[in-house]
Amino acid sequence: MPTWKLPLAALLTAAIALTLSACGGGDSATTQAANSVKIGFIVKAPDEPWFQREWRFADETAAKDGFTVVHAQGQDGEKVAAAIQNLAVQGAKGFVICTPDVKLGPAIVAQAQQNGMKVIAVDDQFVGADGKPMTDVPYVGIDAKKIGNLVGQTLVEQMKAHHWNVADTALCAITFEELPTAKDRTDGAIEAVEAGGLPASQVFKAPMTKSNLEQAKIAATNLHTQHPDVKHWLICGMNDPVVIGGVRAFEEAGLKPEDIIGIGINGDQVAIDELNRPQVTGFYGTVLLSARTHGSNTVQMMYDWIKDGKTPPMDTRTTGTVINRDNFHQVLKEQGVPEKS
Ligand code: FCA
Repeated sequence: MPTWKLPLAALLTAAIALTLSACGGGDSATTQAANSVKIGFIVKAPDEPWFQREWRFADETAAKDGFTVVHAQGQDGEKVAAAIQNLAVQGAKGFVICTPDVKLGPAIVAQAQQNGMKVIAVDDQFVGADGKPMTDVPYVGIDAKKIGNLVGQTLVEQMKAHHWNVADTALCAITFEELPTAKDRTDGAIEAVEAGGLPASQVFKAPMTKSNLEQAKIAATNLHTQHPDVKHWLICGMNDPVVIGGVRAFEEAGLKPEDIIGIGINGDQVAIDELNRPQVTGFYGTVLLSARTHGSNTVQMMYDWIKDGKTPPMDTRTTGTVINRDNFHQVLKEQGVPEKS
């Protein structure tokens, strides 16, 4: 786990970041609104399309309601500490955060309190020193087990639609069990796939040490090497980059797209690009989550909290819809999600 830096070092980093952003460079983009309430939005993976989409919806709400959202990068504990300090120096009264490590929760809350700032956790819920979710910090996240179940049910439906012989089929669950929302998602998918008729002995976990497309690809390649006789693979994982990494691994190992069914979670840009490819791939579809609720409602809650003292609900869970090549244009349109970010 990353070390938590001393406030002095954090202040120095914050001062540098502030100078950079004043020069128009650096890592913080700001929706401008003079003299308005300022709210930070710190994300663990700024390059992931999901977080860019959250930021965009946050900006839209800020522009509509006349407050300011400051984007900040928080890939590890040091960056998070620096980002919070930077926000405090800029006069932000609160921030929304998807933390890079849920165990940083107590330290993040302490630093926020020292600076008189409010905190809302998004996507990844803080975990306290006792190992339990910090239910006293407002949280907006997905109903991870249910979303995982939906992935599993859809995998089974597709396995049947492909008329695969169950005996020749296995599930590759690309796991990242350190993160509770990720574990709940893959547990949910496994539960539904087994309930749908795939024996537990044909369910294999491919653990990742870090969650991204490259790590997922490595994990799935290793798993394939251990089970060269399986003819058809179902793939699940915590999000779209992970499942696409898995699909690429099996394709590169020589399987044909019609012998792979991968179903992601998020409905983010990598998934949309995959569904837009002229050639069908092993990526069947994904569960489209509500980035609008995660990006827009969180900053709105924070704004109402700062401005009117309205405490946000402590636990908000969102659902998702399966999208695939047949329906994604339509569903994205209905939900007001642009096809290109
Ligand atoms: C986690 C994942 C993201 C997204 C979000 C809702 O933070 O890393 O990709 O699925 O939950």
